[in-house]
Amino acid sequence: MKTIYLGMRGDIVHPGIINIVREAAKRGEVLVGLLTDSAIAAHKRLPFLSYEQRKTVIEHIKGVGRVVPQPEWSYVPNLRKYRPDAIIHGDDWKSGPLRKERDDVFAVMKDLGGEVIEIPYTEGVNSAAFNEARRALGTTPDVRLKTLRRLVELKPVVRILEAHSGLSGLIIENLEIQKDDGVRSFDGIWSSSLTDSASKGKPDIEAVDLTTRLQDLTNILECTTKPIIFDGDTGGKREHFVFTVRTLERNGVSAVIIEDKTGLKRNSLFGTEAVQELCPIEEFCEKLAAGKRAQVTKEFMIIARLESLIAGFPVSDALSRAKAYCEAGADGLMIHSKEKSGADIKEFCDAFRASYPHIPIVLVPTTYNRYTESELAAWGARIVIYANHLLRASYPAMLSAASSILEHERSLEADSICMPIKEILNLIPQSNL
Ligand code: SPV
Ligand code: MG
Repeated sequence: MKTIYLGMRGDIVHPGIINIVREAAKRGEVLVGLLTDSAIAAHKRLPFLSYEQRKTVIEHIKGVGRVVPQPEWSYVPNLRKYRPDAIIHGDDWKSGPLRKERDDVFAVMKDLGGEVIEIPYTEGVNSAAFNEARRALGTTPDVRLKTLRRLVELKPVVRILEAHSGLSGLIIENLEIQKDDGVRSFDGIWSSSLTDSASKGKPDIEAVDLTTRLQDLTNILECTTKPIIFDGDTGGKREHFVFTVRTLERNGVSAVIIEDKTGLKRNSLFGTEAVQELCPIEEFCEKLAAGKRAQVTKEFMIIARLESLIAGFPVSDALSRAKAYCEAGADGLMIHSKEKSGADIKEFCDAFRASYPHIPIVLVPTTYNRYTESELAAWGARIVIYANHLLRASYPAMLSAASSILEHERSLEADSICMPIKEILNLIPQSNL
């Protein structure tokens, strides 16, 4: 009996899958290579179901012989490992992003003396169409909240970008670029105190109260499904922070980051005159621990933000604080610095990783922006936050349009730097109910 290899995600069982399994079963024993969660997460959105759940479903489809993990996005390593007589695939991969994958598969099957079977693609009922429908449906707070921990577990580094409005949230939700190794997109959203307050024309001094921050967050929640990390400033008083934690959880936020500063909060990247005092370690630990006791779900994350380097203290101060915060229950650590070289951050990461290999490190490379995500991941970062770029990009664009109108006393010239009205209308999801 011949072995026919069939690679799949298997998150949604639709008639297209049943059809290809049936076609494969006519030709031999069907060996399903089921993509693992991390193989999917590296290239696409997280699957709704876990690998084990998907395996249970797929191995019960009539005609499926065996299900084995496919740990790489590429079929090639599994084809070399299992040496099937043939691989079967929909003919959609003849064009578009899967073309290179197809070439590689033809090459390896030729090498192995096997066959590539291509069958007509089932239009309209595939995973891409389902994902589109899922996006239109949105998400629930519960599902969204849990996604960040899954991403941290599955991806080498989680990529987060700041949003300060529904519109900027939509960019993070929808933007995808095609790269040689697959589709690249953002994993989640940073709700920044700096960009939220700046977009309101207010200083970043914890002046925008939580209720107002949440009203703005609601706009983002309504038009996105990706996980959200909330900038909780100092977290306020311990007695207040416990309520903040519950409010954020109720809204489906995945994590809050609070910083160990005290007194009137100032933005960390402000001039040196703004250096603030650090919170006594004990007091900050108590706040973290109270937050952990208050949370209702086990997945919500409370991340402690170390301001030692910003306040002019050495890496050793950040390290001793980091250890205390972990003991107090922090689910992750964010370390911040204004240093352009990134040397202090790297030194911290090296030393911290040696004692705490599993606690996620969060980096915000605003000043040390020459490092790529994979370089930061090699230092030990598990989450990288681009904390303010959409707001900083939008202001100069608005300024140019306004200047052009002033200059020419009409808007004709400004139109070339503006999006057509039709496109902006199409950007906004319409109800299809
Ligand atoms: C924010 O985005 O509000 C932050 C990060 O807290 S930073 O501005 O770099 O301090
Ligand atoms: Mg902030």
